[in-house]
Amino acid sequence: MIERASSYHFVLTSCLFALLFHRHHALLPETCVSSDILSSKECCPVASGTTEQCGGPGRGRCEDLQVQVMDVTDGFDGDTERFQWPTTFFNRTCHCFGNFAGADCGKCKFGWTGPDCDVQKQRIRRNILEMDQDDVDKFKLYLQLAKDTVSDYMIPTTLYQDMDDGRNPQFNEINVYDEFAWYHYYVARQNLVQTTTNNTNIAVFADFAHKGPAFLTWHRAYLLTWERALQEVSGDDDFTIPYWDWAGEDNCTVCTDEYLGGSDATNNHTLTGFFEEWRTLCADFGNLTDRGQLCTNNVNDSSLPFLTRNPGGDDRPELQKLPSKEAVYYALSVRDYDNIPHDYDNLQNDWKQSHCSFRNLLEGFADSEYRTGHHVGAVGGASQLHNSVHLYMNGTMSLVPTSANDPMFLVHHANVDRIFEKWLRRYNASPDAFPTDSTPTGHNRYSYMVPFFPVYTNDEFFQRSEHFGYTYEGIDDQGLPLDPNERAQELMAVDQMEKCEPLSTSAEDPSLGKQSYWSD
Ligand code: KOJ
Ligand code: ZN
Repeated sequence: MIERASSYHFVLTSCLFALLFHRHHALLPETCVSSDILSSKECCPVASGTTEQCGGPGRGRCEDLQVQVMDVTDGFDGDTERFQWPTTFFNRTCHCFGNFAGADCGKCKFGWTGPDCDVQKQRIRRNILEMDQDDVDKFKLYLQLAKDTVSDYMIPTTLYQDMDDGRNPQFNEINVYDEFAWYHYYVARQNLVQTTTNNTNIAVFADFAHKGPAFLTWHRAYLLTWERALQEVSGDDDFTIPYWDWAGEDNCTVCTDEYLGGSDATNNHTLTGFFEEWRTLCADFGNLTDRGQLCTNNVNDSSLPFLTRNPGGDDRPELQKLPSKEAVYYALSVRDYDNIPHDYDNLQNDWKQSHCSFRNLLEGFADSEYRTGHHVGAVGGASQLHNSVHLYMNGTMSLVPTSANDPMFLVHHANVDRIFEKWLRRYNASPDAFPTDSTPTGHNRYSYMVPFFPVYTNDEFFQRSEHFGYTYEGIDDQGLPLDPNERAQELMAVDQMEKCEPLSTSAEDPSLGKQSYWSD
C-alpha cells in the first residue's frame, strides 16, 4: 500500500502533462453524446488543432456509414444496438484518409506517428518474466493511472428498449481501465430474450467476441486500443502490454506480489500486493443476466467485490494445471483458421463444434492436449488453451463478464495474441482465410466489431502485427522462437503432429453446447 502510494505520486506528477491531451478509445466519444448530436445520427467531430469536421480535407470527410446489417435480429429483444452496431447511435461518421484515424481523424493508425502520421513506429511486447522490476512496476502504475483517469468516452446506462431507438440514451462517465473491462462485458452480454413459437421467453447468447472467428481479431483490436489508452494516460509513448507465456509452467509464476499479486487464502482468495483494493465491476449475474439489466457499476461503490484468484483451485483436475507446450504446438500445426459447422445452435449461439480449426483450438473449445482437434467435450476436458487459463485462475478471470477486471487478462491475452501472430507468420495467412458467411452474428469478415467507435472490421485486424506497429520479443519473421533450443523443439513438434481429421457431425455428443461460462 505504501509502496503503491509513493510511486503513484511519482507517476502522477511526471505524467500530469499527458492528462491534458485528448484520449480516444471506443464506445462513444463524449463530444457526440449530446441529445441534438444523437438525434442527427451524425458523429463527425472537429479534431483539436483543426477547424473542420474530421480534420478537414487533408485528413478526412464526414460520410454515410456503409451499413453492415447483422444477420439475426428477428425475435431478439434487449440490446438491438449491438446487432446494428454502431448505427443505432450514428450512421454518419468520419472517414479518415491515409494513416489518419480516430473518431475525428485527429489520430494516427496503429503503427504510425508524427503530426502527419507518416512516420512508422514499431514497438516490442515483452515477456513479463524477463522484464526488470522497474518496468513491471511501471506497468502496474500505468494501470492504476488508467483507473484514476476519467475517459473521454462514455458508456450507455439505458437498454435499447428505453432509449427511443438510439435517440435518447443516457450515458455515464467511466475511468479508462473500467471502460475496457466494461467493453468485454458488453460485447459478450447474455441479456437477449427470444420469444419462441409457443410464446416462452428464453435467454440466448449473442457474443460478438468469443466462440467464433472474431475471437482473435476482436481481442487483437481490443488490446491495441487498450495499449494506446495506456500510452496516452501515462504519456509514455513506448509502453507495450507485456505477455505471460503460460505454456508448460508448473504454476502461476506471475501470481506473486512482484508481478500481478498473490492470493490471500484466508480471505476468499482476494489479491495481495498492488491490486489488493481493486474491485470487480459487472459481477452481479443475477441482475445482469437473469433479469437482463445493463451493468452500470461504479468503481467507487464499496459494495462491489474485490478481485479474486485461486490459481489451480478448480475442482476439475484438467483445470488445475496450465496448458502444455505440446498443446500450443498442436494448435500451430493446424493450418485452417476456422471451420464453420453447419449445425449451428442458434439458441445457444454455440459454435464449439468447430473442429480442426486453429481459432477454436487456441480459444480452447477444441482439443489440443489429446491432439484430436475435436471439440473438447468429446475427449473429456472442459476447456483448453486460452479458456483453461481463464478457468485455472478460478476467480474474477474465470467468467467472461468479469475477466477483464483482473489485469491478468492483459498478460494472458497478449500471449494468446502472440500465438495468433506465430500462426499468421507460419502460414503467411491472408485475410481471405477469414470466413465471409455462415458465421455467428458479428463474426463475419466484414462485420463491424462491437463496441468499437470509430468502426473496425475483423478483416482489418487479420494481419501481421508489424502492420499495427508491434512485434513480440523472441520470435522471428516466421514466428519461430529465436532461442535455438526452443526453436528446434517447436520445429520438430509442429512438423510431426498428426494431421487433424474432422469428425462427422453425427458422432457429436448432444449434451455439448449447453455449457454456459456465464453461470456455471
Ligand atoms: C473468461 C473469459 C473467456 C473464457 C473463460 C472461460 O473471458 O474468454 O472465462 O471459458
Ligand atoms: Zn479471454
